[in-house]
Amino acid sequence: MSHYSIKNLEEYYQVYRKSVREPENFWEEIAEEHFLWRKKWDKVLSWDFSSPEVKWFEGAKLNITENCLDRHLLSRGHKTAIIFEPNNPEEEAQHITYKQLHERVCKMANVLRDQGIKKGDRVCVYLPMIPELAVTLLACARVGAIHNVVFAGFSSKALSTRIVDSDCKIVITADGSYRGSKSIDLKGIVDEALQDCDIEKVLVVKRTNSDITMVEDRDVWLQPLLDEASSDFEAELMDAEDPLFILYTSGSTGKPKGMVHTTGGYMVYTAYTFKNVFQYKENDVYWCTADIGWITGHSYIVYGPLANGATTLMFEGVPHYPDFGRFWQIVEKHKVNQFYTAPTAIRALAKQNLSFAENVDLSSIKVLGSVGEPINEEAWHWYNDIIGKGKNPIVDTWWQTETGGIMISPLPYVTPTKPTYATLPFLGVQPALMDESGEELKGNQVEGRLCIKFPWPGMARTIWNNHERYKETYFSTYKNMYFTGDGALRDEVGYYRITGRVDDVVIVSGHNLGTGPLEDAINEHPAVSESAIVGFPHEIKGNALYGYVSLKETGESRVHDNLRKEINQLISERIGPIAKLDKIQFTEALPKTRSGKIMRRILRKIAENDMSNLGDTSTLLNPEVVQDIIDHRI
Ligand code: 6R9
Repeated sequence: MSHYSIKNLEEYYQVYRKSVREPENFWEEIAEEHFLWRKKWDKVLSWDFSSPEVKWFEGAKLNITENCLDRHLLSRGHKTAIIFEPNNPEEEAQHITYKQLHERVCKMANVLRDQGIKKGDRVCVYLPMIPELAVTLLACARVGAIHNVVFAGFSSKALSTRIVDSDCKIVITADGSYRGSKSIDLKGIVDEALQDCDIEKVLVVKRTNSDITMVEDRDVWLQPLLDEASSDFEAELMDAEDPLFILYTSGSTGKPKGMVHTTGGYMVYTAYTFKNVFQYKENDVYWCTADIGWITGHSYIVYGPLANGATTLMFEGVPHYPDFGRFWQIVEKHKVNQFYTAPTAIRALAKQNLSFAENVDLSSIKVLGSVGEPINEEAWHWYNDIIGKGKNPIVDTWWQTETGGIMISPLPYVTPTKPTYATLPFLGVQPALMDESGEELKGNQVEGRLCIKFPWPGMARTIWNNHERYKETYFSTYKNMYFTGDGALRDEVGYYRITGRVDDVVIVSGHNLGTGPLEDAINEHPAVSESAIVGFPHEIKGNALYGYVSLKETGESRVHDNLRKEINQLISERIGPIAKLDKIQFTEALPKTRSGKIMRRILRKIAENDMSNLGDTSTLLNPEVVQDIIDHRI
């Protein structure tokens, strides 16, 4: 029996049990039946969470682009692979067929090879949400190069850190990008970033026609090269465990972690989860509103959908341009069947006049998805009632950059949904809840820290150039377990609800921000002595950032206002505008333990305005500052 598409709850439980009892057989059957391998594996899985080392489909040979493109050419050559909806609704949408996408990818692969890019080289991609972004990812994969996409909202400093850390050979960018009524000088940001790194070539896509500087011998317009390139390119033969890409994610401290995903397992996992979690049918139009700069875009705009021969929509713009009805207008225009977005977008849209969602035809929708952070009850109901008309299941999908694909989620029309619950583990996924002493909490109605007990094909294999940190961050907290950094509870029927991060990562509008790197940026300000950042609930963004800053010398409020601006300016430069602080409180000192650790727990409570629950402050070195901070709370 093929388990590629699960039809009902009974079948889910049946297949789930098999997937846990015989994981190797389970994944082998899926890999064998639904993908194109140039050579089959010698071994399905070898693993050891203590080293940690995980290998799936070892010895197999493939190229993921043959699975995403070539094999569809006969049956789906004229089917639309990508619908591109531009920022400006007046600009015509593009429909790129599988045949055209295949040609564009081959041309781009030839350009990359002509620029000296070969298997294993790192390519930095800093592009807006335009078709060239998807084409570039696939072209890298076709050549065997490792793509490193940096979200085009990140600052020049964030960009250069990532280029240097993964030692990229080349950067692919655009002259500019459109975001609503604004345009952004992407190329200028790249120029600034490259002052700190050694890059020989920059390929530039023309998008905004803005006036930019082209550095001689370094910067080249892409289009003329593509025009000259051949549309044949023999795909490079890759090992299943060869890296496909690096994608950086924030840690609670230190520099961002370059998560490394490999080829075979990632392909099988993203394709299989896509098929089941969205119940994609042959002629459906699927739309994920994420940016390809995040893992959600990698797995569920590009690889998962294309490996299934799906039609995937890419939107260049923002939800509020030209007005707050844009998402719904796009759903109506392209008759979107599966719509996948983030709670922060849902909350922002739910605040607008109902007419935006009501004066459009949303009847094409079959499945609604949510990802990125816990979805609160109010947002869930609005999404369910107003957008889903109470008849379309919401798949609240929990997963991470590190997991490569969806880990806990309802299957639509299979798993009964429950507001704010991600519900059941995906097939082959073995979650565990742990208590603080390291014991696994068995049975239902328990709450603890979420771990995964057994490998799954889509998991990241290491942190680029830092395997020790990979081990330390994910495999050292609990023995023989992958630790997610999230808290979760399991209800009376075994449904999971993710309660949020248990480490110093704050999710603001769906973006993970480690507080450590933010504090490092603030502390660079000459007037700052030290700082602590915590999250606090925010109606639309989910969380916002509250900074406690102590200064070398205390100043007047006028000075403080300027300082607030300068601090946010520093954060914008070092990390990006998304990381700006909503509130900055200047304080004489920060509450510390006797060992000198800042007591963030207390600061978090104060920021949340929950003074009743400060816990024991008597062990502090300086308990008196707590009252002072409360008195001057913003
Ligand atoms: C895919 C993605 C991962 C963190 C994760 C968790 C939070 C994601 C969630 C969710 C509750 C959901 N998260 N999905 N929390 N319910 N459905 O978002 O990856 O950017 O690496 O973030 O996001 O805290 O640990 P990434």
